[in-house]
Amino acid sequence: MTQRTIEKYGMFDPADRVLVAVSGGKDSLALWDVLLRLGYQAEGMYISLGIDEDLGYSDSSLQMCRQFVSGQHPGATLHVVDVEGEYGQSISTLARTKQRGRGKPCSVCGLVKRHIMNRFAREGDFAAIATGHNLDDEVAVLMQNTLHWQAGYLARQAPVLEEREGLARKVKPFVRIYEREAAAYALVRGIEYIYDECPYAKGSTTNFYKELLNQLELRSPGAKQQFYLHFLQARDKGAVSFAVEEAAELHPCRQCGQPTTAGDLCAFCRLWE
Ligand code: Q46
Ligand code: ZN
Repeated sequence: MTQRTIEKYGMFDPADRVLVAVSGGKDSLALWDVLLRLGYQAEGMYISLGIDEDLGYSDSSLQMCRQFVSGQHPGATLHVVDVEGEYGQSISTLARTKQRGRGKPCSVCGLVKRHIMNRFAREGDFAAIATGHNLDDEVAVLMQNTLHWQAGYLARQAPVLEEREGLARKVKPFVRIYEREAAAYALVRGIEYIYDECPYAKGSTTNFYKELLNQLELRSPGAKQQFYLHFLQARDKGAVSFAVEEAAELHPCRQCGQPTTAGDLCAFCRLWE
């Protein structure tokens, strides 16, 4: 199924180098495993965020990635970027400072992850960044975007996001794989992964939609696949279209050179300033 998805959406070829974003969870490690077994040049990239240092969440997820390499694919390359080591503060500390101790660190975390992944993929000349988003993830996001009629997000939600002006290509080879299938695959392959989600994912809106969709799937098996695939087909055929504002122009950030739509400094550099 993964091979078919890669071919159907023209994600990458065996000659391409692909950077797999790994978190130590089942989806990303299963994806990395599948890509390596299919013969793709897939290198892993782990970003050590420093989340909940006291509980050691980030440390244990890195350990899972290292264990995966030594146990399953000793020749595979795992790149590790330590946010605190590289920039001086962990995500938890940075978010606490920026948000004065209020709210979850997710927006800061997302921004930092996107920036680091993109820079690493561009500088390393990777053909694409592959993420372990599965069908359940995609359907939950689709439902959320549909309920709020987020035209911009609906227009862009796709298995492949093409490269543009300094932004690396992004692909999701697991979009047809159910979450439980990824978990079953990891189990069968003896891949150890971190069971707990990031402590900040608990109670998230996405998880709420996932629960709703699980109930729907119980009553109507196949409903998730249909919702997602029919949406992609309808949009590709032009049966539904979304009036989207022209994408804002990108220009290089004065400090880091990464593309930004903001002023002369990108959001990442402003965050650290
Ligand atoms: S954004 Fe938020 Fe995730 Fe970062 S802080 Fe955790 S839940 S890891 S996908
Ligand atoms: Zn910048």
